[in-house]
Amino acid sequence: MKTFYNEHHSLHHGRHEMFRGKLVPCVEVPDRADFVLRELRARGLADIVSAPDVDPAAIERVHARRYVDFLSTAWDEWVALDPANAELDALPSYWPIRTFRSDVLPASFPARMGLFSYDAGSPITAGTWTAARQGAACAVGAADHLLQGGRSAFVLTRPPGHHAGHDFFGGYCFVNNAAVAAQRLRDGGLARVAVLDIDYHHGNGTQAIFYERGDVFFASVHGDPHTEYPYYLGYADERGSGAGADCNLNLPLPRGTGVGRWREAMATALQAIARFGAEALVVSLGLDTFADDPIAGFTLQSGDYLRIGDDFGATGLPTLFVFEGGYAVAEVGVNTVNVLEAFKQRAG
Ligand code: OKP
Ligand code: ZN
Repeated sequence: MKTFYNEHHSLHHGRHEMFRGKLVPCVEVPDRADFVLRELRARGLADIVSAPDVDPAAIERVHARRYVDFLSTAWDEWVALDPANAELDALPSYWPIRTFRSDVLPASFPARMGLFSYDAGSPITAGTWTAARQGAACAVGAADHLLQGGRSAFVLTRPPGHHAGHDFFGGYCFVNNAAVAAQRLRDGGLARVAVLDIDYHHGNGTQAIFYERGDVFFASVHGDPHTEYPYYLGYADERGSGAGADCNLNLPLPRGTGVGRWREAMATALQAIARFGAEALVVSLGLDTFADDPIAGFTLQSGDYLRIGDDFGATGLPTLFVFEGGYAVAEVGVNTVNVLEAFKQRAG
């Protein structure tokens, strides 16, 4: 399986996120991707390709132009506020919640930070835009590989993407790599594409991007948003609307869920995707379902990821894996490569 590796990922290196009234060290760190790359190499599975730079139009197929413009200049504007900001991460402090306007683009940079975000845990750093843009380049490269007849591909990038919406960042995500890939597959001629998100946290950004569309099915297995981030989306009654009615499937599970019940939910999602008639599958591959993950609550073990990879291989669908969460840094490489190796053994 080809790995489209974002060699610029560590240009995004946040120092702090806001958590319970304090700035705490970031959970989403460059080491995460480095451990995955190391494990691919150790197991002889490192067929690494780097993608050419991305046509901004491919990103703007799923993100608003004014949001992309904001991301591309955000760091410079942050430093322009005060040269001392160069030593700090940019975090938002104000948000236009209900009754405020979101059509006006304020001149104030801190005001625009809030307009284009939904939490205070996703710092923008000097290299965030370069890293995120290169991640999208990898997503496009991987999609093009499938369009040329490739059976599978892996996008190894960070920051992750599935919380990023049409015009907002949050949940450590800035550009929605899975959505960019799914849209690229559509634009390349596939009539129906599915995204299955198995990160512990609901992929609110991906869901929202495709919610009213009948050509991209979104399914997600995740921690129940009543108690788990991102809280405000990911409930079972969200089934799509308009042309997208019945093209959205959320399977929330309680904190503490183990592999048995988890795999039943994944089987339900795969059945729905087969019924939909998807011609290709994009997997938002989060590994924070792992028992020892520091910010999540399921109890999957390393060996379980082999069975999950096998389940994906059994679908027979061209499959594009996109790296999302997974914060047990020492184990994230083994867990990721277990999925990919078992997939390959089943699917060839
Ligand atoms: C991103 B992805 C931890 C608080 C949790 C946000 C979680 C984002 C998860 N200090 N804050 O889905 O893995
Ligand atoms: Zn997650």
